[in-house]
Amino acid sequence: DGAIDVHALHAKWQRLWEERGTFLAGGDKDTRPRKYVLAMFPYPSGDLHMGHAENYLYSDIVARFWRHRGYNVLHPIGWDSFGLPAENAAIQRGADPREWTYANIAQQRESLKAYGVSFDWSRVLHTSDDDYYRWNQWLFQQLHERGLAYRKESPVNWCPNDQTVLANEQVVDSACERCGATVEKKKLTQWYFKITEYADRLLDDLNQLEGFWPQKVLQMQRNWIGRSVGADIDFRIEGRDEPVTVFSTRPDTLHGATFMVVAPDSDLAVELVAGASPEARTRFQDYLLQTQQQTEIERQSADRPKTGVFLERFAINPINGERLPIWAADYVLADYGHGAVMAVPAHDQRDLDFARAFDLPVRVVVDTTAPITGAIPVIELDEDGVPIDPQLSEIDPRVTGEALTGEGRMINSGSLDGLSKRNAITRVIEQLEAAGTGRRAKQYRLRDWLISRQRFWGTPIPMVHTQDGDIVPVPADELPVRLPDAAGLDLKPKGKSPLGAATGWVETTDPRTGEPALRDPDTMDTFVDSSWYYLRFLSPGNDGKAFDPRDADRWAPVDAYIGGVEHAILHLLYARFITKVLFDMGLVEFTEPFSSLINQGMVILDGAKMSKSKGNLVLFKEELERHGADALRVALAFAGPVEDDKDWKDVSTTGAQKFLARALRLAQEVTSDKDVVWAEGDVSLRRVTHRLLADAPVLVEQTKFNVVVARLMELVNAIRKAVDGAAGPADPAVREAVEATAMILDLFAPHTAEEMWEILGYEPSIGHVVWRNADPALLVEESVTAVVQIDGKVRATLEVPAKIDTDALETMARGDERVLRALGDRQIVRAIVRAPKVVSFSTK
Ligand code: ANZ
Repeated sequence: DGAIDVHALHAKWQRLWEERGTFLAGGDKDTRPRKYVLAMFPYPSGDLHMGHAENYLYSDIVARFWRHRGYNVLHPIGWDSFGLPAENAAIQRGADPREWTYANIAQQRESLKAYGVSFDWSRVLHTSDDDYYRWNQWLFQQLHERGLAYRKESPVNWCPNDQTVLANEQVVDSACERCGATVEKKKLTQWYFKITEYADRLLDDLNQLEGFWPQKVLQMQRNWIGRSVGADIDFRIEGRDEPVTVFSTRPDTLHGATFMVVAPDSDLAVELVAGASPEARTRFQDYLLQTQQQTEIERQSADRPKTGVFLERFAINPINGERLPIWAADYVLADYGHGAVMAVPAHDQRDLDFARAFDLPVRVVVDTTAPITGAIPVIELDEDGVPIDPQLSEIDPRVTGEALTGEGRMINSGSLDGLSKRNAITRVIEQLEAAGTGRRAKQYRLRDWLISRQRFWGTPIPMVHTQDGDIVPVPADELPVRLPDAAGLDLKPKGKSPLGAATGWVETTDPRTGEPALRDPDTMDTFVDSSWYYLRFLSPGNDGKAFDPRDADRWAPVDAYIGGVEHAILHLLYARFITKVLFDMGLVEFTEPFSSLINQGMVILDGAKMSKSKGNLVLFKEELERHGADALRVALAFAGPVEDDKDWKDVSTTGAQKFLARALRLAQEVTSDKDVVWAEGDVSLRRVTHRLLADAPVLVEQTKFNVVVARLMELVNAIRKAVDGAAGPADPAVREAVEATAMILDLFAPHTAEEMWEILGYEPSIGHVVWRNADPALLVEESVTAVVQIDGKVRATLEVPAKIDTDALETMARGDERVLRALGDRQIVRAIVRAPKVVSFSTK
């Protein structure tokens, strides 16, 4: 009849879960093993969207699954409620950021409840609550005490539109991640967290996550940290006391250095050119201005013509005493390595392009045509030192314009001649070390984490600037430093924190002397908030500690972390870093916060990303109201593999609705009692049930949720056939199959599953019912007898698996001894195969 009141059904079970606290994590006395399942918490910027629907569906499937496996599961939720969206909305609409934020939270919370997610609602946290952010302030002071939070003046990424500093990670293709404005450079004194001190550990520990995190994310993290191994080499500079150090990944090519290049926007370039002629100084000034207008990406782009100016200064190659002209060129970056390079044009493409543009010498020092093992070839050289070897002249970089970057044998390199790259690197470093002019070195692309923001809606930095210029922590017993009321403050971005203008707030006293002093007016990057929130869920409401180490011991690290791949770098890297700091402080006993990571794909529409601006949004709230949570959840789970993007036009909520109605109707049709003897049930239906009981746990652990739904649909079809066929509704196998359906369906459609469970005569909740194990006897494949005919006569019978396919059956028949004997020397000209029962050969 299909007349199910879907909304009443959902409301009924949600009320019961709420009243009974069905999904609260078990306390300390709960003896079940524990699992911590966490979905990335939402920003409260407006309504939830389909991406959230997917995210919280997947975490719920995992959480429910582990409960059905007998675990005590923690599945908490909270809100990442500080940050720019609230502040911008406040500026645009004149609303109070606090009111705006908490109104959105209330709305999102309602949607998540209506979605039937099995969250532990007793642990909700909002990062903008002062009992949360006081622990950000505590964390900041802990890092400060350990020298891991410090201030420095540096060129920062500046968004002219948002009027705020951005972390490197928030600059995408030279544009502000949020608003798309072109990012500029500006000098400011800012707070940093010293994440670079953890670079090696952050890189090396990724190996532990191999196989548990998506490969793509591991690679993105590795690239972001970007470790290069090589040497620092000191070059004496004529007319300067201090040498200039360069970082090189190819110290083996030191004999091939023919000039030096420094970044135009480095202090070094400015200093060196000060000793040059007035013309050179003018040329340099113009070039510097031009450089400052380029983005980092433009500067590094390979196909741009090389530009630069000669600084009229010379460096001395420490290995051979050669005099190298020093140039300034924008392809060298001021904030990588030492902002200066030894240029080896024969073996580095950028250096070669530059040498060809300015007619500088090119000297080959690696013979890339020579075999890497075996005898050392003897090669004649021309006056530039380029081998006259006919083969090598064909690949002469001066002619081809292609740098020789491959492996080979050292030439032109004094005592290094004949060595391989690896041996030459080792040898040259030994030589430099002996002479005190070089050493082994590593460089990282990773930069320290800039955490100051000149914005209102964030955690105030808990430091005081005293009259004598010191910066001291706010005493621990005065935390939290609460945000003042936004009323009366101008929140429009101006490059200075609006908090600086909150007179009554910013004015304070020096905690040491009681003299007047000023609070630090900046707030923290919201990535600080999300770097440790997973720990706060373990000790909610603890007002003496950020978290209790005993709770961390019990629950953490997170067993399954679920969220979008857009957080592959920043959030995950920061959370990993803070976890390692907490480990070093002795507060946690693990070094990685998230033992496994699941990234979901996006929900798109007609192949395009959904967005408000494109007007192609499918609204979560509306879909939820239209179809009910269960149909939406089943449709999304069925739409495709977790990590794939799903096109909304392929998501069939009506199909899902029909499937759920069929499942529910079957529960109503079961006429047997709970105490039936299953073994007496219909064997073929039992086989289907037990196959799924065996496969479902494996499939869920492999996150193949869509396959589980497909298999459930098959089971429901099989039950329907059994009920309408010979078995009938009273057959014990029917009850067994419907019960199994309800248990597994609970991952996807928990309201329907609860209803089925009740109809079947059980007490709620199905949510904690441990899944039955499959009976191995029922997993053995069924076999049938196939007959083989030759020209119409039965010649053999074969015992074959019931599910054998046509090809396999034909192959078996052709190879059977009785068939071969009966064939004699006759040839098979035609085979008709009807798996699994008949094979019929015709001969000539
Ligand atoms: C000499 C050389 C010879 C180099 C050769 C490469 C090949 P990664 O792998 O990215 O770490 N370099 C060093 N500092 C730089 C800077 N601030 N801006 C631009 N380039 C810089 O690259 C390290 C290599 O990039 C270094 O090794 C240096 O060039 C250059 F056949 O030194 B090499």
